Amino acid sequence: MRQLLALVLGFFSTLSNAQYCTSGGPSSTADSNIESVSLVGDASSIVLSSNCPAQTGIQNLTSLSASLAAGSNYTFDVTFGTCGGNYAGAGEAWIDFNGDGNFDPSESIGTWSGTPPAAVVNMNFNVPAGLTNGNTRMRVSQQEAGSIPLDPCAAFQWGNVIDFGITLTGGIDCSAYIGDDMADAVQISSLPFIDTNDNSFCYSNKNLVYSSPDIFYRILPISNVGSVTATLCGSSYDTFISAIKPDGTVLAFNDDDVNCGNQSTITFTPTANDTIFIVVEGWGNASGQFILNVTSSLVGLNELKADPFVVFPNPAKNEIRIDHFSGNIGVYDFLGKKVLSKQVNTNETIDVSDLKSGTYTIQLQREGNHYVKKLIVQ
Ligand SMILES: [Ca+2]
Ligand SMILES: [Ca+2]
Ligand SMILES: [Ca+2]
Repeated sequence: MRQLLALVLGFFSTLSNAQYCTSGGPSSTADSNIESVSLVGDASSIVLSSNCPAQTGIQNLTSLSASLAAGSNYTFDVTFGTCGGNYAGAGEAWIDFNGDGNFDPSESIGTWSGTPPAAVVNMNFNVPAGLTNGNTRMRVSQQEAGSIPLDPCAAFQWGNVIDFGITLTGGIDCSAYIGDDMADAVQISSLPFIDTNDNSFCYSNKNLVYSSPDIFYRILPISNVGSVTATLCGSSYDTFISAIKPDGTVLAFNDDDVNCGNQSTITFTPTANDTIFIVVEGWGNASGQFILNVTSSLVGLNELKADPFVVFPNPAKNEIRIDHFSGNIGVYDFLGKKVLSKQVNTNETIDVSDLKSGTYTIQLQREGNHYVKKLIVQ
Protein backbone atom coordinates (compact mmCIF):
# COMPACT_ATOMS: atom_id res chain seq x y z
CA MET A 1 0.00 0.00 0.00
CA ARG A 2 2.81 2.40 0.85
CA GLN A 3 4.36 1.75 -2.54
CA LEU A 4 1.07 2.48 -4.27
CA LEU A 5 0.65 5.72 -2.34
CA ALA A 6 4.16 6.79 -3.30
CA LEU A 7 3.36 6.00 -6.91
CA VAL A 8 0.18 8.02 -6.82
CA LEU A 9 1.98 10.88 -5.09
CA GLY A 10 4.56 10.83 -7.86
CA PHE A 11 1.80 11.26 -10.42
CA PHE A 12 0.23 14.07 -8.46
CA SER A 13 3.45 16.03 -8.18
CA THR A 14 3.84 16.22 -11.96
CA LEU A 15 1.30 18.77 -13.13
CA SER A 16 0.71 19.01 -16.83
CA ASN A 17 -1.72 20.27 -19.43
CA ALA A 18 -2.77 18.66 -22.70
CA GLN A 19 -0.45 19.63 -25.54
CA TYR A 20 -0.54 19.33 -29.31
CA CYS A 21 1.78 16.88 -31.01
CA THR A 22 4.55 19.00 -32.52
CA SER A 23 7.17 16.48 -33.60
CA GLY A 24 5.56 15.44 -36.91
CA GLY A 25 5.58 17.06 -40.34
CA PRO A 26 7.98 16.81 -43.30
CA SER A 27 11.71 16.23 -43.05
CA SER A 28 12.37 17.79 -46.47
CA THR A 29 11.62 21.28 -47.79
CA ALA A 30 11.43 20.01 -51.38
CA ASP A 31 8.30 19.57 -53.49
CA SER A 32 4.71 19.30 -52.16
CA ASN A 33 3.58 22.25 -50.04
CA ILE A 34 0.38 24.03 -49.07
CA GLU A 35 0.33 27.13 -51.27
CA SER A 36 -2.51 29.24 -49.87
CA VAL A 37 -5.34 29.17 -47.35
CA SER A 38 -8.32 31.37 -46.54
CA LEU A 39 -10.83 31.06 -43.73
CA VAL A 40 -13.24 33.97 -43.41
CA GLY A 41 -14.35 34.09 -39.79
CA ASP A 42 -16.50 36.59 -37.90
CA ALA A 43 -14.32 39.13 -36.09
CA SER A 44 -11.07 37.79 -37.57
CA SER A 45 -10.00 35.72 -40.59
CA ILE A 46 -7.01 33.65 -41.73
CA VAL A 47 -5.40 34.56 -45.05
CA LEU A 48 -2.14 33.03 -46.29
CA SER A 49 -1.54 33.88 -49.96
CA SER A 50 1.86 32.23 -50.50
CA ASN A 51 3.95 29.77 -48.53
CA CYS A 52 7.29 29.10 -50.28
CA PRO A 53 10.08 28.44 -49.45
CA ALA A 54 8.85 25.44 -47.45
CA GLN A 55 9.61 24.56 -43.80
CA THR A 56 10.34 21.23 -42.19
CA GLY A 57 8.42 20.03 -39.15
CA ILE A 58 5.15 21.64 -38.11
CA GLN A 59 4.82 25.24 -39.29
CA ASN A 60 3.40 27.31 -36.42
CA LEU A 61 1.19 30.09 -37.81
CA THR A 62 -1.11 30.28 -34.77
CA SER A 63 -0.56 34.04 -34.84
CA LEU A 64 -2.97 33.92 -37.79
CA SER A 65 -6.40 33.31 -36.28
CA ALA A 66 -10.07 33.16 -37.28
CA SER A 67 -13.04 33.60 -34.95
CA LEU A 68 -15.84 31.06 -35.45
CA ALA A 69 -19.22 30.84 -33.74
CA ALA A 70 -20.62 27.61 -32.34
CA GLY A 71 -23.46 26.31 -34.51
CA SER A 72 -22.47 28.31 -37.63
CA ASN A 73 -21.22 27.24 -41.07
CA TYR A 74 -17.93 28.31 -42.69
CA THR A 75 -15.80 27.48 -45.72
CA PHE A 76 -12.08 26.79 -45.52
CA ASP A 77 -10.33 27.36 -48.87
CA VAL A 78 -6.96 25.67 -49.33
CA THR A 79 -4.65 25.10 -52.27
CA PHE A 80 -2.58 21.93 -51.97
CA GLY A 81 0.40 22.75 -54.17
CA THR A 82 4.17 22.61 -54.35
CA CYS A 83 7.39 24.55 -53.89
CA GLY A 84 9.12 22.28 -56.45
CA GLY A 85 8.04 19.27 -58.48
CA ASN A 86 4.47 17.94 -58.81
CA TYR A 87 3.75 14.61 -57.09
CA ALA A 88 0.54 12.87 -56.03
CA GLY A 89 -0.55 12.97 -52.43
CA ALA A 90 -3.34 13.79 -50.00
CA GLY A 91 -4.47 16.70 -47.82
CA GLU A 92 -6.68 17.08 -44.76
CA ALA A 93 -7.68 19.76 -42.21
CA TRP A 94 -8.91 19.46 -38.63
CA ILE A 95 -10.13 21.86 -35.96
CA ASP A 96 -9.69 20.84 -32.32
CA PHE A 97 -13.30 21.80 -31.55
CA ASN A 98 -13.33 20.35 -28.04
CA GLY A 99 -9.99 21.94 -27.11
CA ASP A 100 -8.45 18.75 -25.73
CA GLY A 101 -5.16 19.09 -27.61
CA ASN A 102 -5.98 16.29 -30.09
CA PHE A 103 -7.14 16.46 -33.69
CA ASP A 104 -9.58 13.57 -33.65
CA PRO A 105 -10.95 11.94 -36.84
CA SER A 106 -14.37 13.38 -35.91
CA GLU A 107 -12.80 16.87 -36.00
CA SER A 108 -11.72 16.58 -39.64
CA ILE A 109 -13.30 19.38 -41.72
CA GLY A 110 -12.29 18.15 -45.18
CA THR A 111 -9.94 16.06 -47.32
CA TRP A 112 -8.28 16.20 -50.74
CA SER A 113 -6.26 13.84 -52.86
CA GLY A 114 -4.62 14.55 -56.22
CA THR A 115 -1.54 15.94 -57.90
CA PRO A 116 -0.52 19.62 -57.96
CA PRO A 117 -1.20 21.97 -59.59
CA ALA A 118 -4.70 21.58 -58.16
CA ALA A 119 -7.74 23.83 -57.95
CA VAL A 120 -8.66 25.53 -54.68
CA VAL A 121 -10.42 23.04 -52.38
CA ASN A 122 -13.52 24.43 -50.61
CA MET A 123 -14.06 22.62 -47.32
CA ASN A 124 -17.54 23.46 -46.00
CA PHE A 125 -17.95 22.69 -42.32
CA ASN A 126 -20.22 23.31 -39.39
CA VAL A 127 -18.92 24.39 -35.99
CA PRO A 128 -20.79 22.17 -33.48
CA ALA A 129 -23.18 23.86 -31.06
CA GLY A 130 -22.53 23.57 -27.34
CA LEU A 131 -18.75 24.05 -27.55
CA THR A 132 -16.86 25.92 -24.90
CA ASN A 133 -15.61 29.39 -25.87
CA GLY A 134 -11.90 30.05 -26.10
CA ASN A 135 -8.79 29.58 -28.20
CA THR A 136 -8.01 26.38 -30.05
CA ARG A 137 -6.19 25.26 -33.22
CA MET A 138 -6.73 24.27 -36.81
CA ARG A 139 -4.19 21.93 -38.44
CA VAL A 140 -3.77 21.50 -42.20
CA SER A 141 -1.63 18.70 -43.61
CA GLN A 142 -0.43 17.85 -47.11
CA GLN A 143 1.43 14.58 -47.37
CA GLU A 144 3.11 13.57 -50.62
CA ALA A 145 2.38 9.89 -51.37
CA GLY A 146 -0.08 9.95 -48.47
CA SER A 147 -3.65 8.68 -48.51
CA ILE A 148 -6.85 9.66 -46.73
CA PRO A 149 -7.34 9.65 -43.78
CA LEU A 150 -4.08 11.35 -42.80
CA ASP A 151 -2.57 11.16 -39.34
CA PRO A 152 -2.34 14.77 -38.06
CA CYS A 153 0.75 13.85 -36.00
CA ALA A 154 2.59 11.86 -38.71
CA ALA A 155 6.23 12.45 -39.62
CA PHE A 156 7.07 11.97 -43.33
CA GLN A 157 9.51 13.17 -46.00
CA TRP A 158 7.70 15.58 -48.35
CA GLY A 159 4.72 17.82 -47.72
CA ASN A 160 3.60 20.47 -45.24
CA VAL A 161 1.82 20.72 -41.87
CA ILE A 162 0.57 24.11 -40.64
CA ASP A 163 -1.16 25.08 -37.38
CA PHE A 164 -3.45 28.13 -37.30
CA GLY A 165 -5.27 29.79 -34.40
CA ILE A 166 -9.05 29.53 -33.93
CA THR A 167 -11.15 31.53 -31.47
CA LEU A 168 -14.49 29.89 -30.67
CA THR A 169 -17.40 32.11 -29.64
CA GLY A 170 -21.15 31.71 -29.08
CA GLY A 171 -20.74 28.55 -26.97
CA ILE A 172 -20.46 27.91 -23.26
CA ASP A 173 -18.71 30.63 -21.25
CA CYS A 174 -16.47 28.74 -18.82
CA SER A 175 -15.58 31.79 -16.74
CA ALA A 176 -18.52 30.99 -14.45
CA TYR A 177 -17.28 27.46 -13.74
CA ILE A 178 -14.94 27.42 -10.77
CA GLY A 179 -12.86 24.52 -9.48
CA ASP A 180 -10.45 24.05 -12.39
CA ASP A 181 -7.35 24.06 -10.19
CA MET A 182 -6.17 24.58 -6.61
CA ALA A 183 -6.18 28.36 -6.94
CA ASP A 184 -9.76 28.34 -8.22
CA ALA A 185 -11.14 25.59 -5.97
CA VAL A 186 -14.79 25.42 -4.95
CA GLN A 187 -14.94 26.40 -1.29
CA ILE A 188 -16.60 23.94 1.09
CA SER A 189 -17.66 26.38 3.77
CA SER A 190 -19.90 24.15 5.83
CA LEU A 191 -20.65 20.48 6.37
CA PRO A 192 -22.62 18.55 5.30
CA PHE A 193 -21.86 19.77 1.77
CA ILE A 194 -23.50 18.62 -1.44
CA ASP A 195 -22.71 19.69 -5.00
CA THR A 196 -23.78 18.50 -8.41
CA ASN A 197 -21.52 19.30 -11.33
CA ASP A 198 -20.19 17.94 -14.63
CA ASN A 199 -16.52 17.54 -15.55
CA SER A 200 -17.16 16.86 -19.25
CA PHE A 201 -16.90 20.52 -20.24
CA CYS A 202 -15.14 23.66 -18.96
CA TYR A 203 -12.66 21.59 -16.90
CA SER A 204 -9.22 20.27 -17.80
CA ASN A 205 -6.88 17.58 -16.53
CA LYS A 206 -4.56 18.98 -13.85
CA ASN A 207 -3.18 15.80 -12.34
CA LEU A 208 -1.96 12.65 -13.98
CA VAL A 209 -3.63 9.94 -11.93
CA TYR A 210 -6.09 9.82 -14.80
CA SER A 211 -6.44 12.04 -17.84
CA SER A 212 -10.10 12.75 -17.02
CA PRO A 213 -10.77 16.46 -16.25
CA ASP A 214 -10.50 17.35 -12.54
CA ILE A 215 -12.62 19.56 -10.30
CA PHE A 216 -11.03 20.86 -7.10
CA TYR A 217 -12.89 21.47 -3.83
CA ARG A 218 -11.19 23.00 -0.79
CA ILE A 219 -11.72 22.41 2.90
CA LEU A 220 -10.14 25.01 5.12
CA PRO A 221 -8.41 24.11 8.35
CA ILE A 222 -10.91 22.99 10.89
CA SER A 223 -9.68 21.63 14.15
CA ASN A 224 -11.41 18.58 15.52
CA VAL A 225 -13.89 17.82 12.74
CA GLY A 226 -13.34 14.12 13.20
CA SER A 227 -13.25 12.06 10.04
CA VAL A 228 -14.51 13.54 6.76
CA THR A 229 -16.20 11.32 4.20
CA ALA A 230 -16.51 12.42 0.56
CA THR A 231 -18.56 10.20 -1.73
CA LEU A 232 -19.51 10.23 -5.41
CA CYS A 233 -22.06 7.40 -5.06
CA GLY A 234 -25.03 8.26 -7.26
CA SER A 235 -22.94 9.88 -10.01
CA SER A 236 -23.53 9.01 -13.66
CA TYR A 237 -20.08 7.73 -14.67
CA ASP A 238 -17.01 5.75 -13.52
CA THR A 239 -15.48 8.18 -11.02
CA PHE A 240 -12.21 8.55 -9.12
CA ILE A 241 -11.73 10.72 -6.03
CA SER A 242 -8.78 11.80 -3.92
CA ALA A 243 -7.92 14.11 -1.04
CA ILE A 244 -4.61 15.94 -1.33
CA LYS A 245 -2.67 18.66 0.44
CA PRO A 246 -1.43 21.76 -1.44
CA ASP A 247 2.02 20.12 -1.86
CA GLY A 248 0.41 17.09 -3.51
CA THR A 249 0.60 14.76 -0.53
CA VAL A 250 -2.18 12.21 -0.90
CA LEU A 251 -4.38 11.70 2.16
CA ALA A 252 -6.82 9.27 0.55
CA PHE A 253 -7.95 8.05 -2.85
CA ASN A 254 -10.53 5.62 -4.18
CA ASP A 255 -11.62 4.28 -7.53
CA ASP A 256 -14.54 1.98 -6.83
CA ASP A 257 -16.57 1.94 -3.63
CA VAL A 258 -17.86 -1.62 -3.16
CA ASN A 259 -21.16 -0.13 -2.00
CA CYS A 260 -21.88 1.78 -5.21
CA GLY A 261 -20.28 0.04 -8.18
CA ASN A 262 -17.62 2.04 -10.00
CA GLN A 263 -18.16 5.26 -8.10
CA SER A 264 -15.84 6.39 -5.35
CA THR A 265 -15.72 7.18 -1.62
CA ILE A 266 -12.90 8.35 0.64
CA THR A 267 -12.64 8.97 4.36
CA PHE A 268 -9.82 10.97 5.88
CA THR A 269 -9.11 12.82 9.10
CA PRO A 270 -7.86 16.40 8.67
CA THR A 271 -5.49 17.75 11.25
CA ALA A 272 -5.80 21.30 12.53
CA ASN A 273 -4.58 24.03 10.16
CA ASP A 274 -4.55 21.74 7.13
CA THR A 275 -5.87 22.92 3.79
CA ILE A 276 -7.21 19.91 1.93
CA PHE A 277 -8.36 19.59 -1.66
CA ILE A 278 -10.92 17.00 -2.64
CA VAL A 279 -10.34 16.24 -6.32
CA VAL A 280 -13.14 14.73 -8.40
CA GLU A 281 -12.26 13.13 -11.74
CA GLY A 282 -13.00 9.97 -13.71
CA TRP A 283 -11.36 6.63 -14.27
CA GLY A 284 -9.29 6.93 -17.46
CA ASN A 285 -11.02 9.50 -19.65
CA ALA A 286 -14.45 9.05 -18.05
CA SER A 287 -16.44 12.21 -17.42
CA GLY A 288 -20.03 13.27 -16.86
CA GLN A 289 -22.44 14.48 -14.24
CA PHE A 290 -21.54 13.77 -10.64
CA ILE A 291 -22.91 14.35 -7.18
CA LEU A 292 -20.45 15.00 -4.36
CA ASN A 293 -21.51 14.53 -0.75
CA VAL A 294 -19.12 15.57 2.01
CA THR A 295 -19.97 14.82 5.62
CA SER A 296 -18.22 14.82 8.98
CA SER A 297 -18.34 12.24 11.74
CA LEU A 298 -19.00 14.97 14.30
CA VAL A 299 -22.68 15.49 14.98
CA GLY A 300 -22.16 19.14 15.87
CA LEU A 301 -21.32 20.06 12.30
CA ASN A 302 -24.58 18.64 11.08
CA GLU A 303 -26.37 21.24 13.15
CA LEU A 304 -25.21 23.81 10.63
CA LYS A 305 -28.27 22.92 8.62
CA ALA A 306 -30.28 24.91 11.11
CA ASP A 307 -27.83 27.81 10.73
CA PRO A 308 -28.22 29.05 14.31
CA PHE A 309 -25.71 31.87 13.95
CA VAL A 310 -26.04 34.58 11.32
CA VAL A 311 -23.09 36.78 10.37
CA PHE A 312 -24.20 40.29 9.43
CA PRO A 313 -23.79 42.43 7.51
CA ASN A 314 -22.46 39.99 4.91
CA PRO A 315 -20.91 41.24 2.64
CA ALA A 316 -19.26 43.48 5.26
CA LYS A 317 -17.11 46.60 5.11
CA ASN A 318 -15.81 47.57 8.55
CA GLU A 319 -17.46 45.43 11.19
CA ILE A 320 -19.65 42.38 11.69
CA ARG A 321 -21.75 40.82 14.41
CA ILE A 322 -22.66 37.18 14.84
CA ASP A 323 -26.23 36.81 15.99
CA HIS A 324 -26.70 34.82 19.21
CA PHE A 325 -23.07 33.66 19.30
CA SER A 326 -20.52 33.83 22.07
CA GLY A 327 -17.23 31.96 22.01
CA ASN A 328 -14.04 31.86 19.96
CA ILE A 329 -13.85 32.82 16.31
CA GLY A 330 -11.09 32.39 13.74
CA VAL A 331 -11.18 34.08 10.34
CA TYR A 332 -9.23 32.42 7.49
CA ASP A 333 -8.36 33.72 4.05
CA PHE A 334 -8.71 31.65 0.88
CA LEU A 335 -5.27 30.10 1.39
CA GLY A 336 -6.30 28.87 4.81
CA LYS A 337 -4.17 31.45 6.67
CA LYS A 338 -5.64 32.67 9.92
CA VAL A 339 -6.04 36.45 9.67
CA LEU A 340 -8.13 37.15 12.77
CA SER A 341 -8.75 35.38 16.04
CA LYS A 342 -10.94 36.61 18.86
CA GLN A 343 -13.10 35.67 21.82
CA VAL A 344 -16.47 37.36 21.43
CA ASN A 345 -19.46 37.96 23.66
CA THR A 346 -23.07 37.78 22.48
CA ASN A 347 -23.79 40.46 19.87
CA GLU A 348 -20.32 42.00 20.27
CA THR A 349 -19.09 44.02 17.27
CA ILE A 350 -16.06 42.54 15.49
CA ASP A 351 -13.75 44.93 13.62
CA VAL A 352 -12.87 43.58 10.14
CA SER A 353 -11.68 46.88 8.62
CA ASP A 354 -8.09 45.55 8.40
CA LEU A 355 -9.12 42.69 6.09
CA LYS A 356 -8.62 43.06 2.35
CA SER A 357 -11.60 42.64 0.03
CA GLY A 358 -12.31 38.98 -0.61
CA THR A 359 -13.97 35.83 0.63
CA TYR A 360 -13.10 34.46 4.06
CA THR A 361 -14.14 31.55 6.22
CA ILE A 362 -15.11 32.13 9.83
CA GLN A 363 -14.87 29.24 12.21
CA LEU A 364 -16.96 29.53 15.34
CA GLN A 365 -16.15 27.42 18.36
CA ARG A 366 -18.51 27.04 21.28
CA GLU A 367 -18.91 24.32 23.89
CA GLY A 368 -16.91 21.81 21.86
CA ASN A 369 -18.90 22.38 18.67
CA HIS A 370 -17.52 23.95 15.51
CA TYR A 371 -19.45 25.95 12.98
CA VAL A 372 -18.12 27.26 9.67
CA LYS A 373 -19.44 30.37 7.94
CA LYS A 374 -18.53 32.30 4.84
CA LEU A 375 -17.74 36.01 5.06
CA ILE A 376 -17.33 38.40 2.17
CA VAL A 377 -15.41 41.60 2.88
CA GLN A 378 -15.88 44.45 0.44
CA1 LIG B 1 -10.00 17.48 -30.08
CA1 LIG C 1 -7.29 14.00 -14.12
CA1 LIG D 1 -14.26 4.28 -10.44
